[in-house]
Amino acid sequence: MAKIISLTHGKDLDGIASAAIVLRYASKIGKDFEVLFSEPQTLHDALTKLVHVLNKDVSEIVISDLGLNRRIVDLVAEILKNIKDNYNVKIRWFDHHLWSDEAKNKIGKIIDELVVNERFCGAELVQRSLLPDDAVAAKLALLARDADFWIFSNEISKKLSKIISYREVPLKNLVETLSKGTFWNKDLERKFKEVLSKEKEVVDKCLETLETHIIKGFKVALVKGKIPAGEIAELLAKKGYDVIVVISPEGKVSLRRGNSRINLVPIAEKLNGGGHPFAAGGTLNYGWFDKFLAKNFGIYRKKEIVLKAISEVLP
Ligand SMILES: [Mn+2]
Repeated sequence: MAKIISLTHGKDLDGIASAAIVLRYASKIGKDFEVLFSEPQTLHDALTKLVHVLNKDVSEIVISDLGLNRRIVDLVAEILKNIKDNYNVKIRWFDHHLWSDEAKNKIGKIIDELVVNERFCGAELVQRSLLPDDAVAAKLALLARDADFWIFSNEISKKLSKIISYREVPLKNLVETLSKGTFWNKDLERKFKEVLSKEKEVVDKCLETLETHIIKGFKVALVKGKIPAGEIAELLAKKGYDVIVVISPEGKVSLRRGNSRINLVPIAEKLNGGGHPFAAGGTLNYGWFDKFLAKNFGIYRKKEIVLKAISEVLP
């Protein structure tokens, strides 16, 4: 049976909901489905993995909620071109992050459909193209929007986001559950309760590492540890921090803001990353020894690179 592959962002509700909509679309037209997860920085690796599972049965690839990092534009273009040259497969890409015109042109020429629109979330773009008249898909897209734009007017989107950020359920199962129109159930509720108690522990531990820096009059929080940035950022934003930085033991930098006049994108770009004005991320390019020190001794090197990037960008 012909198959559709969904390659999506695996770290948040927008990416998961996008995949669920693609799965719903595949079922509707009687096709098999497979989902692969990626992050924007490692999209070239995910695409290389995808090439390995490609065969003549795959009729379509749908990429969703994944931006294109400047550093890998050429690499990604080359892999996609290779796929198009060697397989009879339709490739569509739906994203809402910031793309350069150059990247848009390059990729748009190679694949069948490229939709980049910052006014919507990824799942909304997928839904509008693939299942414009499907009520479940529309509801899923709304849930994703609620979470992705930090609106959180819906209890379910809040809870699903939390479960996803803590990797509490196998993501493939969640994609399946959501695609069937089940957005919440007893099992998810149980997982959610577990997450809440785990979260309190982790937040308390991370707060012990809190450093406060005043940069050009802005209050900057720097915390270190393995924690989804959203949770701790909400808390610190309420305490009056303008910028919240979370550094993971792998050297990943997550940026959130407590002040809506700040645009985090240029800061993230200085850290080889990107994102949205309100939520962005980058990397400190940790080597094995940096990671070793962070994991085992709580020593986070290179943190001054982040502080420098912030001071260069803030007005
Ligand atoms: Mn998104």
